[in-house]
Amino acid sequence: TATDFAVDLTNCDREPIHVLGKVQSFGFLMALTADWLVSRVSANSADFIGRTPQEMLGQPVSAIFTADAIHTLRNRITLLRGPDSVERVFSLALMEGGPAFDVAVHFSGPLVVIEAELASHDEMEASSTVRSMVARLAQADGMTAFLRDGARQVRALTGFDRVMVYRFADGGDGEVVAEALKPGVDSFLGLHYPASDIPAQARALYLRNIFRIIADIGADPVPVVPALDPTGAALDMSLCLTRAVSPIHVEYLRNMGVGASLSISIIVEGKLWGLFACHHYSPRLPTFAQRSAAELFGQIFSMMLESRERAETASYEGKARQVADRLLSAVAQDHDLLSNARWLGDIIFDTIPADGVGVYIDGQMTFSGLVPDEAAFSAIVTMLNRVAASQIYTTDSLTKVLPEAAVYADRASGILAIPLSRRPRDYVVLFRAEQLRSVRWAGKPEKEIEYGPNGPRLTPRKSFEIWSQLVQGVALPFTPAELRVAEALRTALLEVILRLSDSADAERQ
Ligand code: BLA
Repeated sequence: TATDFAVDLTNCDREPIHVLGKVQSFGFLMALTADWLVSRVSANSADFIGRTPQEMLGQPVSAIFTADAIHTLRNRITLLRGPDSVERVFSLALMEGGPAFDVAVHFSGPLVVIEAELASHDEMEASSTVRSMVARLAQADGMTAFLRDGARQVRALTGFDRVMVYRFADGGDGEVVAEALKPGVDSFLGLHYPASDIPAQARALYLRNIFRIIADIGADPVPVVPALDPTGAALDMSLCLTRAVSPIHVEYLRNMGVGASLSISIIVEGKLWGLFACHHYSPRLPTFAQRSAAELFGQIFSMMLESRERAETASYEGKARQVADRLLSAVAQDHDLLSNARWLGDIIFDTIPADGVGVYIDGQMTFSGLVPDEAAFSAIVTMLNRVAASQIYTTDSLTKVLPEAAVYADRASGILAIPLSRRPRDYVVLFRAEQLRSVRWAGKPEKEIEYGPNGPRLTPRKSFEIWSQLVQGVALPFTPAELRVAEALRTALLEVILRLSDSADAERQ
């Protein structure tokens, strides 16, 4: 069960973070049965409403909250749409003569979950705040500026010391691609981390619940009682706003000297594209209204990013068609250009970035940029000859198919081979160097502090080292879009080559 799972560095991806059974102390939680009897309460309820869980468990909620409050909550519940929705009420008095609360309600299975914290009476208009944030963002020129402005806006809204845009690669590892910092905080920009730092179950949860905060790294989490219901089930807290997070992640943050953490999912095309990941160097809890605005901003940011990415893809594909046309007409005029690696590289690298290019025609080799030597290139061509003819071939880790390639991984870890003909097999081959070569090592991302039980492993610096080991001999993969462009180039080149051999035949006759 959830309660006896001992988490360590080897099993993080199996830690059931949605049923850890604890809330953070800034709020309290109550779960009600379908007929509104109290089924679970967090142990800190007396701090908020003056009643302990023991006084309330099994009681009808009408014996605790006012009729008005219950009416409001019931109305909100009827507004819940879909399995993952949460409704909010600001400044609601729950008890006769008691203080006002900011409240969230949602369903967890058959249970109604109510979470409440003392109302901040924040008069902020979430919609107009977000509207002006979005208006600024719309003006950003180019993707880099867009991401950076997004980080700046989140920092302005939440007041966190460090706001990063963290982007996931296909395998779940990630990179800090934009950042907004309080002056004096060191930069993590360009740093990479292994997938295990945000394990798979966390990434899956963050698709469903797009906002989370850890308001005070040092605060003790508060148990929800009872941990298990009479059937032995734990409360699924996936959608809770007050959910206490994984202790191993808390250790990570503590090792980094962080006092509070906040993150907002960035979802593009239904996938977790990345996160706004925010740190504060002391405890920090933005108001409920600010957190709601940040969440809404995250959703709009995601949609804007999605449409920017679509536009980028469209303009990329247009550019790629132009390159294929240019190649075709230039080679048709001057056949020798085909074996001019430098000329080919100049044309191709714009649309398919690579570190070097080699051309193999009739046993003749030419090179440009960062490339392996002739003997190595011959071995690559021999390997390519075993692959089906007239197909693009790519790998992001040549050593996996050609062990001796480890020697020149710093020049050619990834290849994209475009076959030019059937027999003899000629090729244009693009090379990408080991990814690490192109990564910048920024700053010193941990403070001089005492580490938790799992030691320095749970720090960005160690994570970066682990990521570095994982990507040894691995290049940035060629993307599906780049492969499509390569296919267009292959067709264009094939056309010229066929024409060439036709005219050679004609001359011979
Ligand atoms: C969660 N890990 C997270 C989150 C981030 C990171 C942003 C989201 C939760 C939050 O908002 O704080 C990772 N944070 C980073 C990284 C940087 C950063 C990479 O600032 C870089 C600058 N974490 C580990 C290891 C394990 C692990 C080794 O580093 C497991 C062995 C687990 N991380 C882990 C878990 C969660 C998590 C379980 C989910 C926390 C939760 O939501 O309960």
